[in-house]
Amino acid sequence: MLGRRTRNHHRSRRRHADVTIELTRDVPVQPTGALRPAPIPAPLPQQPSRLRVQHAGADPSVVAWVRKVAALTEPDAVVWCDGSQEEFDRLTTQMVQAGTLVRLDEDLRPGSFLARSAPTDVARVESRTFIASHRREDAGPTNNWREPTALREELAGVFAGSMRGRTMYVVPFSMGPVGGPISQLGVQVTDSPYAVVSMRTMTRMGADALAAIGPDTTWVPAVHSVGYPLVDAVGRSRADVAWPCNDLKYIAHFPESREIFSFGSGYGGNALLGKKCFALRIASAMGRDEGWLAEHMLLVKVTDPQQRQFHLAAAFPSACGKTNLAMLRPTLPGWTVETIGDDIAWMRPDADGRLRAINPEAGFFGVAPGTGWSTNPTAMQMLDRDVIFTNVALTDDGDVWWEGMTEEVPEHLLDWQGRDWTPASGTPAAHPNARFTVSASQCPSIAAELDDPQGVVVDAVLFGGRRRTNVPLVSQAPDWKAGVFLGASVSSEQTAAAEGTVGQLRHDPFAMLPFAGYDMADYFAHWLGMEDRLSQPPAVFGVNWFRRGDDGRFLWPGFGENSRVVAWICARLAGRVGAVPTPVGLVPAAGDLDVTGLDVPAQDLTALFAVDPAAWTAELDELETYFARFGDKLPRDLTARLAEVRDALRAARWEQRRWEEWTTD
Ligand code: OXD
Ligand code: MN
Repeated sequence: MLGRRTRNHHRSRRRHADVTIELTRDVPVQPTGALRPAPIPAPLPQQPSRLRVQHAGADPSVVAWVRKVAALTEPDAVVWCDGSQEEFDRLTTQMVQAGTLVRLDEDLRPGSFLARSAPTDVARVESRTFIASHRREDAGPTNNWREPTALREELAGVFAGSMRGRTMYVVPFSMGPVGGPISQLGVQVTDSPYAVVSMRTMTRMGADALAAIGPDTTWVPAVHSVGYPLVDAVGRSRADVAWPCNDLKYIAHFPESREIFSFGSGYGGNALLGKKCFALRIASAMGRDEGWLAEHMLLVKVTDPQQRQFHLAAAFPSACGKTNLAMLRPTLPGWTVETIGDDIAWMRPDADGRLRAINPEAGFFGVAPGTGWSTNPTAMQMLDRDVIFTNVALTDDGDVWWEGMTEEVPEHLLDWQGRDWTPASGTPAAHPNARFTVSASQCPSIAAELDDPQGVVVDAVLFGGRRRTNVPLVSQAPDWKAGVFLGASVSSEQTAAAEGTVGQLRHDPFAMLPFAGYDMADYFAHWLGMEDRLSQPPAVFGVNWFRRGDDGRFLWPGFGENSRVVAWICARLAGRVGAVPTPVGLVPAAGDLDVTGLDVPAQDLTALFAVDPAAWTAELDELETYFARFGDKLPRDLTARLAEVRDALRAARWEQRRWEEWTTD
């Protein structure tokens, strides 16, 4: 084995001698952690690799690109993935042998596996996520901008030889049903078999997607390496580790040329490049150029007791309950909610001037902690087989557990790092960002529309976040512009889905802060401009399940009871109820929010809708400071709506003062 790798190395060195890349000769061999080729400015090599990269069914453009990436990264072998069960079984068996996956008990959790990532590779890394556009202002103040030529050179340096000693997998995939009018194609190359099997679950991956790429087809190339070569530049080998990764990470996007490069991480959105990188960052830029929207939104079909159907899209920041709402089990009799998507929606105006949406994904990469029989029984049923769990705890009988899964806490577990754990350990058994990867087809509430390439007509768009104060349980924007303002003003308490301080309030406009592939102010303008493309635009609502009382208690029970809010939204859409104006939007009139059988005290219900003029004025002051970051590019419509809300609050404040004076006289 060593001999073969050494021979490969000599061959690749000669190959590199032909081009301008010069690799550092004395890269130290490390038992674990980073192996960092020095970043050396160099263009991608142009000459063909000597590896067998040909694939009979592949378009020459794909083969040429694969050859180019192989020449740079120097894998031992190139494997074209077909998405078959046989391929999945082969790769998972291989990963069990390598210690990357633990096979779970076949009776308790059939067909399922546990992966434990490196403790340094547990979430999206926003600080290392880059948008490379020729002009800095096209990335905008909320993105990490990089100059494209310089970034390409850096990337050529880190990717050079990064797959030595490994297999490079070619993963063709479609976001959305293959060939659909809203769907898009991509090809990811990766040296991570974990990424391959996850992409098989999360996208329409394999032979059909590859066959759909012809000479005139647009497809997005995505290069991924965990950045842990097994052979260094002078031919010395090292053993693999269970979760290879690199301390140096790049999640790099070139929205102008629609390319993705991800280096150093094997985790989630950093590695499954169809998801955040393509379906949000690159696709949002495509949407801007082509007149559509790529959004961080769940998508559901709601049926009321009269069998009328509504489709709702809802944007919440990461780990704020999109999966729970997508799989809602209504407590209100006669209502059903079916799941179309839990994370991403692509929405296009149709010929009738309505917004049509698909979920471009084929699976769910959901947050495990907090998902339990009492909070999301549908998800729990979905997870009973054929799941890849990452960073949850392992029970003594070979099953999984995480905080919030059951009320009863097991007496002994192996925690997410494989260490003995008991309830007295004082640390979480599962990582707070532990995940499940599962096919959408396993979801008991999945809607047939998931596979409809035409998508569904969106009747309403919801925006929300985790807000202890101020934001009402539900409110409706009086018009489209106010709706865009509502989306632009979303802020939320930070969760474990990305690095950062959990609980800290941060602005997350449209829940797209980490995902907009271009300037956020242009993104606001694009949303405002959609009004002209839509003769029947969706209604826009704000929701907040997380408001608390002065004593810190949640005021609203959430979960299945959120169906009461959904029912009010649908009643508004159907024109069945009126609403009461407040400075921040329209709220339910007394009696219109169905609280029958709900044990929420009347004062809590009042508090859920309270609009305190002083607190809101302070919120607007802060929002205005945030908006100032966008300078002249901030659309006037947003400034105008802010002024309108401010005026309404001033009037309300004046009314309140008069009332206080009157009652204290
Ligand atoms: C996700 C996220 O994984 O938003 O969906 O972080
Ligand atoms: Mn998400």
